[in-house]
Amino acid sequence: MDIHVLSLFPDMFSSPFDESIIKRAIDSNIVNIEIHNIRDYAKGRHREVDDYPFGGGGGMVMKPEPLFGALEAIKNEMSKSRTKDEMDRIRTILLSPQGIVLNQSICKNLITIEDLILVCGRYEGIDERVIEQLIDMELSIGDYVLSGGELPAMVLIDSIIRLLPGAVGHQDSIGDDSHVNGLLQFPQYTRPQIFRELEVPEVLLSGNHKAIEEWRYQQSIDRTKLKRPDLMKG
Ligand code: 9WO
Repeated sequence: MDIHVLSLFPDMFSSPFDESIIKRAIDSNIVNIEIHNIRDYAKGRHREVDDYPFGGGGGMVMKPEPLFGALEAIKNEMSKSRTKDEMDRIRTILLSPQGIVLNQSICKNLITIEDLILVCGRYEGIDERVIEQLIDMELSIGDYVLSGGELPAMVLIDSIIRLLPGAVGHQDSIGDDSHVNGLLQFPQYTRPQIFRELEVPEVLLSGNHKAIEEWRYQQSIDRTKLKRPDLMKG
């Protein structure tokens, strides 16, 4: 999978992508991530990327020209190594509080897309013509306002990379994670077996794999009902 990210703060992406699962996925060519600085596509002496909103009001709005320039340049470069059909399957996503809220099932659908372009907004928003003309989908990571789309883009990238075949060393551990069956994860324990008089549930020490599996499944159901009943409906 190829992921292109457009941002005014490209440096924000270096440390999260230099750790653990994402780093390994990049190093083993499971995913290729390119971060583009929107300012590189801004014209003029001052390379301005924002301007005052028509109609007045506070704050600044991201100008259309740098974003159109960036997206056209990236797609033009991509077209050199892709068929027309592959170009048609590229999806451009804006991280936005107005988007549909990300969940595990959306993540699973996104890994079927070979090329993703993620656009990170800043300031008070992006000129609406960019969204109308160039954005295929708006995604939110939750109902709160942030300073920009960069952290949501990193969240999205993390959540999809770990679903790509080979990205997570122990493939079983993907299936057992919270939310994957629409249920929360069962409780986990490690050594010591007794810690400050607190004991690990007996069944986990039994060696009875069938009993352990049943216990864990029941725990997942019980705690989902208790902590996240909203996940049980539907
Ligand atoms: C709304 C708003 C209302 C009154 C005054 C100023 C305002 N700014 C915004 C706003 O939504 N700003 C955005 C900041 C502009 C685009 C980038 N920003 C952003 C993205 N904030 N939060 C996100 C985001 C993205 C995905 N998931 C959750 C939050």
